[in-house]
Amino acid sequence: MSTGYVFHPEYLWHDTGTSAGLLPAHPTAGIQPAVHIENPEAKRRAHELIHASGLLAELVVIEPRRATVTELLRAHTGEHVQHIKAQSELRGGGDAGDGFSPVGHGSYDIARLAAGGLIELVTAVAQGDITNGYALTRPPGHHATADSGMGFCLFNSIAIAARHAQAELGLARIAVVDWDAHHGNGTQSIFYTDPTVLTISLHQAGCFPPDSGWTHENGAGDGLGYALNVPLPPGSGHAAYLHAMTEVVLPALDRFAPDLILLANGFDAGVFDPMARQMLTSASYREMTGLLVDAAGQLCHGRLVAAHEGGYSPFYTPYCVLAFLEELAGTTTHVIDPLATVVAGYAAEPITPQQQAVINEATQLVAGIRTAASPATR
Ligand code: 9RB
Ligand code: ZN
Repeated sequence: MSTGYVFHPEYLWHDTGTSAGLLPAHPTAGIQPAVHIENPEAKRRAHELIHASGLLAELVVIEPRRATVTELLRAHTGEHVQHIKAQSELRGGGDAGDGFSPVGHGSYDIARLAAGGLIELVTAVAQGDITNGYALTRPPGHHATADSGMGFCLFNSIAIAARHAQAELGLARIAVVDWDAHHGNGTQSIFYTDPTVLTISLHQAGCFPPDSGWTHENGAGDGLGYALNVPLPPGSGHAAYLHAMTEVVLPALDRFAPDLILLANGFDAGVFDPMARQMLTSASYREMTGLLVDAAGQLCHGRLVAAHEGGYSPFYTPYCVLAFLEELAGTTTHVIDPLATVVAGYAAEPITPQQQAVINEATQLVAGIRTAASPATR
C-alpha cells in the first residue's frame, strides 16, 4: 500500500495578482489593493510542512505533466480552452470568465500542469503503482464549468481526470466527493446528466456560488439521482460533517459502487478560514479522510485520488493538509497540530437541529442511486 504525491513549484507561480478581497481595488475610492486571497502562501506552507515533517519521504512522488488539449476538451468547450490560452498570453493576464478568477501571465500552462498532475495520479492508481494519492495543485478547479472559469478556477481538474479515467483507464464508475466549503458546482454541472459519475458536495449553504448546491439539485435525465448536495448551515463543524459523511456520503458510495473515488479536497471549511464560516479542525479532516479511505478499501481496491481546492489560512491549512495526508498514507509524523488544544472545544459542539434537517433531506436522496451490479458481473 502506497500513497502518491504530486507537487510542482510552478503551481505556486500561478499569479493571481492583487485586489481588494474579492473586489477590484480602487485607491481613489479608498479601496486599497492587497494580495489576492487565492495566493501561494497556504499551499507553499502545506508543501513545506509535508517535507519538514518527514512525511514526504514516505510518499511516492509523481511528476506532473501538462494536460493536452484533447484531455482538456473531455470536460471543456474549445471556446473555453481558447479563452484561457488567450487571457494567459496577455502581458498582465486576464480573467477566466466570471470576473473572480484571475488568469496570470502564463497561467494556461500552469492550469494544464494542475490537471495533468491529477491525470498522472489517477493513471498510477489505475495501474496499481500506488493505492491512493494527493495532488497539491494550484489553480483550483471545482467551480469551473464546461464553458467558463469561476471562483478562482480555470480548468476543472477533477472532471478532466474523471473523464480520462473512463476514456483511457477502464474505470467506468467514478464518485466525486467534494468537501470544500463551497459548492462543487462546476463538477456537478459537467456530470449533471451522467449516471456514470456521482457527485456529492458537502458545503456551506449559499456561500459560493450564491444560490447553488441545494438538495433539490439532484441530477437530470439519465443522471437523475447522481448529484447529491448537503448544504450545511454556516457554523457547521465536526459533528455535522462527520454525520453527513456517515449518513449520506458513505451510504451513497455503497450503493453506487465506484471504481474510483475522486476527492475535491478543499480545506476552507477549516475553523480559521477567511472564505467561509465552517468549523472543521485538523482532527475533523483526519477522521473524514479515514472514513473515505475505508470506503475506498471496501469498494474499489483503495483507489482514492484527491485534488487540492480551497484553503486560505496560511497558519492553519497546512496542519489540516498534514492530517489528511497522514491518514491517506496510513501513518503519522512527529508534528502535532499546534492549534489542536485551542480548537478542541469546537469539535465537541453537538449537531444542531438545522444541520440534522439538511442531512436528513440528503439522506432521503441516497435511495435514488441505483445499486450497481455486483463487482463480479460488472
Ligand atoms: C460574487 C462575489 C467569490 C466568493 C467566494 C469564492 C471562493 C472560492 C473558493 C470565490 C469568489 C462577490 C459572486 C464578492 O474557495 N472555492 O472553493 N465571489 N464573490 N461579489 N459577487 C457578485
Ligand atoms: Zn472553497
